[in-house]
Amino acid sequence: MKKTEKIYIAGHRGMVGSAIHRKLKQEGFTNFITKTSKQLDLRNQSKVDRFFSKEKPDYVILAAAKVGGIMANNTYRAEFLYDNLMIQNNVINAAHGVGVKKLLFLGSSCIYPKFAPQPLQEDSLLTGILEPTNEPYAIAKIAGIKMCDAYRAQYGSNFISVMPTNLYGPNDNYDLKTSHVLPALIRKFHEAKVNKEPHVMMWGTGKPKREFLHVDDLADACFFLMKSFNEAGFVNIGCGEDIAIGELGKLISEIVGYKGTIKNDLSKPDGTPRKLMDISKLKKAGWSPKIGLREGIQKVYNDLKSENWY
Ligand code: GFB
Repeated sequence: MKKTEKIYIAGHRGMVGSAIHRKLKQEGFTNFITKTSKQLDLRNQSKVDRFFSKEKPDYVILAAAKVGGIMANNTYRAEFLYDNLMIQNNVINAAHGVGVKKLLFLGSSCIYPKFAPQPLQEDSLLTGILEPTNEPYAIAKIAGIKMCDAYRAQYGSNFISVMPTNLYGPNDNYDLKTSHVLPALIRKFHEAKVNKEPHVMMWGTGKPKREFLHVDDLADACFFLMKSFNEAGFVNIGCGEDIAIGELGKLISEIVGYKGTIKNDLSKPDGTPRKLMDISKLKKAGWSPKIGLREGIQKVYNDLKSENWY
């Protein structure tokens, strides 16, 4: 990738897109195209086609998606399927139409079967039933991988896919109804501390295990793969360690300095019991994560306190 070549980052204001944008700027890239969803509705095929014909980007980072935590996925099932399919179909097909040199598609660890062997290896894809709470999102993301592979097989397009684990970092969503667990807990414990509340309510049993990666590590891995990975299939991106949600609650409570207790809201779903990524493919290629969980959460919390909060 030459520093002056044109890069379109779809979803540049989201947590993932903004992290990749920061990373590429740090690396000296200067020629970006970005559009907010108001300026360009990626679900609209003719608008996307017109945009690509006009701009003709050299590279595309496809980080635009409808995303959210377990309740958002489970509630807005139609939009999670429709919006994500439309966005990725339009962008991938238009990228092919104008001969984009390389496209990176971002998926999610929820593409794996609910009871796939842990840690999750890339070849477990499509070997069993999906977790019901995020099946629509997972189906869309699986279709995205297959779109990239189909365009590669038929037209030789260099479209690659990466599957990140659960992410956190700057520009996360702190809305308690739609967010993922980590930002939700930072907010809940912080507010409980400030308001001197006796307990914090966490969803589910606290038993499921999740793996968390700082989005700056993800951006670093994506840049690494943009330079070095040119194959069908996809690459897992994670940190290789997971933690029970109950333990995550204790860790965040400690970082925030909350002194009360934790209660469990058992009316909320647990979701998949575990989704730890096997990152040996990525490690073998030469990339490893750098930001530890405690350090990463501490950094996010410090930044939130010194900025505009959520
Ligand atoms: O992060 P999360 O919303 O999504 O929830 P998933 C992870 C676990 O944390 C679940 C529990 O067991 C939740 O019940 N949890 C505890 C909480 N307290 C809270 C809370 O206050 N808020 C939230 N949100 N959870 C999503 C998928 O699954 O992960 C997506 O739905 C995507 O498709 C994404 O793959 C990365 O990890 O269960």
